[in-house]
Amino acid sequence: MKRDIAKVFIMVLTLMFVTGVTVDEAQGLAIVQQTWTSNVGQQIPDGPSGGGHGTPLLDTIDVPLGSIVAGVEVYLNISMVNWTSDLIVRLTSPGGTQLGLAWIGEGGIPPTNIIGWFPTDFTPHDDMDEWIGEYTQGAWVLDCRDYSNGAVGTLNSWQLRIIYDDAVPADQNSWGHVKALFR
Ligand SMILES: [Ca+2]
Repeated sequence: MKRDIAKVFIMVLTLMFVTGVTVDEAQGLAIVQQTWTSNVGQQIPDGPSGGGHGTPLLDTIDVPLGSIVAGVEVYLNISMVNWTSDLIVRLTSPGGTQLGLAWIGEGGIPPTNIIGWFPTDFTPHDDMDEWIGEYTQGAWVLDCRDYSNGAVGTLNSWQLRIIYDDAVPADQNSWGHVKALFR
């Protein structure tokens, strides 16, 4: 009986070893991407005349993908006749890292409308590489605020594109260890 248990134990160990080697050799790096869209169609409340910002317009894209971030790109479609420099737009990852995208007209944003991709069409306020190595799954929350009274913008839609390594086996318990490999 003891010998049988030992045999099974060795078989399981062998299977784990062989499986591990096969996965490593066969898959390697597989960088892929997915894009999610949120059609919002809501005004960004105007900033008060006394200074500060208006009520934040928050919108969430809930990402079901379980992996590790290798890159993030964000598309904003905000209509505004003029004074896009009233606006600050930030995005917070499921891990709680909040980075600035549109920032009072910085980064090549024109006075009329903010329509394009960060960081390719417009330079973001913060380095979007800060998200690299974080866990992908969960709520990505966009936060739009207007800091000046008068002109009002509308968030028509936004898109979140996550670039990730399909070969990284990720679950929420192990992502912290994998994150260390990216830094
Ligand atoms: Ca305004």
